[in-house]
Amino acid sequence: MALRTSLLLLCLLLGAALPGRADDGYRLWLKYNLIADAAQRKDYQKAAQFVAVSGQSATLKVAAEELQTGLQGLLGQSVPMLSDAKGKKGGIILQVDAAAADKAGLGPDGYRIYSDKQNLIISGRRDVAVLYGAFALLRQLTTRRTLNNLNISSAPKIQHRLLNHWDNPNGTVERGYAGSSIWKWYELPETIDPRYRDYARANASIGINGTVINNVNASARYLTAEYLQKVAALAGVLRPYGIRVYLSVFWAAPKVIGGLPTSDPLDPRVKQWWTSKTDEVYKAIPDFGGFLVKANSEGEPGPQDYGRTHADGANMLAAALGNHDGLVMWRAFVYKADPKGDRFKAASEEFLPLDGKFAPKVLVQVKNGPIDFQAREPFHPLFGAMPRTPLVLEVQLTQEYLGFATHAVYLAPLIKEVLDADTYAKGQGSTVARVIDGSVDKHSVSGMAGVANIGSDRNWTGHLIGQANWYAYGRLAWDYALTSKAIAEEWTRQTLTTEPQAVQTVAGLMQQTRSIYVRYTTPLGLHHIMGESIHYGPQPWLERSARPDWTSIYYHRADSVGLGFDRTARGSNALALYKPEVQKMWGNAQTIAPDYLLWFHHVPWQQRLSTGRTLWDELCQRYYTGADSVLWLQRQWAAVQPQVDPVLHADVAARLLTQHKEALWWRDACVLYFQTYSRRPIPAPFAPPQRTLADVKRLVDLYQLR
Ligand code: BDP
Repeated sequence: MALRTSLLLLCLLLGAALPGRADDGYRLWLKYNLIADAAQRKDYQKAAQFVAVSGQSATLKVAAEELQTGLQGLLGQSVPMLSDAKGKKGGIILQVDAAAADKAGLGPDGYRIYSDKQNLIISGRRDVAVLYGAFALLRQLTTRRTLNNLNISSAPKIQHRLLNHWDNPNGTVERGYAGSSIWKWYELPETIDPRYRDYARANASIGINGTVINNVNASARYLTAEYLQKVAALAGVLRPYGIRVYLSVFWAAPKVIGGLPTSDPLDPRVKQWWTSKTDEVYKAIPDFGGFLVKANSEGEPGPQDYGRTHADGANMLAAALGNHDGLVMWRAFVYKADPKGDRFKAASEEFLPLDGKFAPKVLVQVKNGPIDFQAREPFHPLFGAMPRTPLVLEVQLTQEYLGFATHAVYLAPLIKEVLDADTYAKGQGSTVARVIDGSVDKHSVSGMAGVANIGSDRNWTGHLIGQANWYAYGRLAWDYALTSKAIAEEWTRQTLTTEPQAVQTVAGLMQQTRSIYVRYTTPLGLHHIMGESIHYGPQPWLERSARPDWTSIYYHRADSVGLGFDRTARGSNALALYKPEVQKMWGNAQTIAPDYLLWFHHVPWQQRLSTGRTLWDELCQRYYTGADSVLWLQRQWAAVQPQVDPVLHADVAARLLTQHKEALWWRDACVLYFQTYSRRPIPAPFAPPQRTLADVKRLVDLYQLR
């Protein structure tokens, strides 16, 4: 018996050490499993016989260690670490070389990887750039690209590549679907969860260099001396990986923790409080990144409580930063409860008059679209409309409106669609990407923010494809010219399989997921018709809420005539916020791309669209084919089963089953509900839903029960 037990144990231990073991997803895209192809391994081995690093910095140390661990895992051989490569050949040398980097125009973060005929050199202006280069070299191996005659130079297009965590001090995550927060506030600063370091590695591997660790609906707690010690401990773990910590601030902090009677930004006591608080923060965290602020939005306090503007508030914080090397990211996500207004215009109404009024350290952070992270939105009209203010693009990686961690939605196509959108601010080619990188309006500071989808789930993101969204976000913030497909392939190779056909299949299905999701939830430019508050499942019938712009009918405007929100001059005229070229593109219901139609037009049910079908028929067509396409996703995923780790494969397969079930909810709920207005039959070849509207309502309303 005892022998059997120990044999079993031995098997288990051996099993855990073998490359083919069950994968729990924890290692993300940094797997470093032994390369199975011996010839390929041999080829790589010739170029990776040692890692040499001169210099002492903590960042160079982690760069060299990552390379050593990665290479040993991939190549199955020991890779010694040397402090000097003199006279040696066939290794990898890490070196900081400011002069060369400057000559090559690499900037502070760009790296170069090249062969000097003896060795592979990874160099950059500073140690962090070398770290990025080390990860890039590992990526060559994990994606099975050659190491011969390498000459790669790469520098980020965006300077501040941030994650925004919506994590609360009690460990919950607002709109988080992958467990609870990874930050263990009650255990910090004494206990450092090893996960913090793995989080830092993952981020550094894709170039993310800053993290706002707490929710924009902020607690004042983080600014207390006690919590700053905890934040400082975390910053200490992230620092070697080039990641700076930022905090979301609660506007009323001077009152709540400072004992002041006011938080008026123009009150000298308030200014003084923020100045000394900021000094205290920098004393604890010398490389602190700065503040993110959600003010006078969704009930949060702000400068308007005192008759001041967003600029007054932001500039006061910028002044408090003084000479510290930090920024203020002031969010433009604001909308007043105005039943007659159009929420689409709200941020523009408040922020356009402030262009040119912000202090140099202030950036205004703008969501990708004017409403709220819907599955497809037109680009936010503030992009290209505030030439005197650097704008940060905020995208949401956590799938608040995109089926949580249950539905597979690869977000690179969504993010790219926004980045590539042309604002025409300074003529053709003034894309959102070029607005935010500063090139359109000659700003010297630039940023991008991704609302994190990371939680305590063993695999970090709940859905495996969520990992790809984290990955793609970092890659695009570094280089928005990368294609979604290339990123999907790169991620798949590192995460799932390097078998070429399987890579094509996985990347191919990933590429379709977002447009499939749009089709079965909000086709043709429908938006904001999801379940109230929870934002899950369909609820197009929602007529009453605490605010009119939290209902669904506010957005879809279905009536006996037709469907859609008229935002032309006959309607809210939100379209006028865009440049004439954009107005021309979207202003005509006959010529607008169908994907955006109902964002801007109220279209008669029987109107024929450019697709050749009437609005009603096209709507049904999209709901039905969208839901059916989830079966296609299932088949594609099933096809790669032999190449993918069984545990990971089964997990995604199960989620795809739920996704199909819920795609049918969406389809049935929406076609049956809109049919009460269109009064048209479901067009052939589609069969009418077998359940009634009341049936689906009951199902979906379950999610609203407390
Ligand atoms: C909305 C979320 C809410 C956030 C808000 C924001 O529902 O939880 O606090 O955005 O971005 O999408 O501030």
